[in-house]
Amino acid sequence: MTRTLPQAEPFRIKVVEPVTMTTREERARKIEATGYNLFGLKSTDVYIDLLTDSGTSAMSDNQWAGIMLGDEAYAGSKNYYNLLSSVEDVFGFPYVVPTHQGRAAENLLLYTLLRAGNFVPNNMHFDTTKAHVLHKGGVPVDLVRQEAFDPTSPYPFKGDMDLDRLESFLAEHNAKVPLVMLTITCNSGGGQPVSMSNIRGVSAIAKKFNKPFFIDACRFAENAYFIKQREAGYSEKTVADIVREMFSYADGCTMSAKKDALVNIGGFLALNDAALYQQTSGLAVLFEGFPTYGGLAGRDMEAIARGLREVIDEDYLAYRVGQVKYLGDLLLKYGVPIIEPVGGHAVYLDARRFLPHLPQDQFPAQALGVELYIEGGVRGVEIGTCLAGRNPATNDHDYPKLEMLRLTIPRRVYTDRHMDVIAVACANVWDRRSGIAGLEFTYEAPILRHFTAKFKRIDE
Ligand code: P70
Repeated sequence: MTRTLPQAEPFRIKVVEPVTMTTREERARKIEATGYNLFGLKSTDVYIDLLTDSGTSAMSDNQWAGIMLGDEAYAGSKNYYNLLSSVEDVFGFPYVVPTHQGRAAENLLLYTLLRAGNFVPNNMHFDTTKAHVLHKGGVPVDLVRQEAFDPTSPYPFKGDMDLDRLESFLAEHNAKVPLVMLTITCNSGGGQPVSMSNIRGVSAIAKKFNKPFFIDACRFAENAYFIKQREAGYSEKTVADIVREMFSYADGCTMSAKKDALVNIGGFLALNDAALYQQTSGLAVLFEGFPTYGGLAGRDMEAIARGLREVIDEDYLAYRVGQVKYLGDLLLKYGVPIIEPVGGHAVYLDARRFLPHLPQDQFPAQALGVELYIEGGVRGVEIGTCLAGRNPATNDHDYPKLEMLRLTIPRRVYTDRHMDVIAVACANVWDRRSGIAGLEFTYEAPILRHFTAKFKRIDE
């Protein structure tokens, strides 16, 4: 009998960063001292840090070698031209404005196109895009398919835009819509992918109403890999070809290179249109820096240029998406409720089903995050009521339909043994779930309250 070999990491490790082990008592004390806010912890007090996949990737030897080739010229650095050719090869866009990170690209685009009172349709806005739309007096409109809100629906592309709703929204508000956006994968909905047919459909509707169509491309490679795995007609195509097709339907993209460009800082706006490039690169001088560096050092642009080519490697993507699924499958085995199917960059615990005795105004996902930290030194992030903030009209919490604790897996950083630890820690919390108390605010900032909020336990 010939056994099938298991698939291991497609890399070996040549630099390591020691992590700190703490005791349960120490962790209970430390989290209490932050006011039960995971953002208040020092990273050295965390054993496995799943706060974000943004800026937390391990770079390759090839990227580190590129760092040494950084040409720190103020204007026209060679690394800018390398970035330009990577973006053109990978995405197909000829114009690139580098920015210090993703939200800066959103700022340049929305500052240029959006006027007060305008609407921006998107499948689901993530918090920075939503904040930039609101900041410019616009209204973010989420038009994702309904399946996105059903945690156990097995629909394979829960990030898809509801095309009927998009079409009727544009018909009704045509004059007030300056662009259409699509976030791939859909972070607020569980890291769920968008299908190629949906990208094509959104593009066709945007064209019909003569609107530019922009993709928030942070996790484009993970999205392309899901298309290859799940969408009819794509299993034989290369991820590189799938990516080119995805972006051929768009007028440009905003990119946080801190995710699928496998770097620790950086972003860009990529475009087809020369006039829009002139406007946005002109603004970049004000907000970011000269348009051939945009707030980045030459070495940062070089690492992005190399990361974009690396991330579409299919052995890497099989490992990456496979590791997240490995954790999801372990959690399902322990009976822990999660958003299914598992997304590309994170496993999202479903706090409503985990802690059904806690009403949403007692921040169940936040309470769960606190317990998981105490249990195993694992730091997740609340994607729930605290993050959602208040509704300006009612001043009540803007209750989200999904109440989640996101366990975000950094790229190429943790091993499957770390996934085992995370799963056992979650299972232990699951076993003692009925004894977990809710939280209430002792301090709440007026904007972006999740970063600085302080809580106390309701039983205290
Ligand atoms: C995350 C981070 C950033 C992001 C994104 C999408 C779909 C744009 C951006 C902005 C943010 C975060 C959240 C909680 C804790 C820490 C960090 N997402 N579009 O982890 O990009 O950060 O480069 O300005 O997901 O999901 P940038």
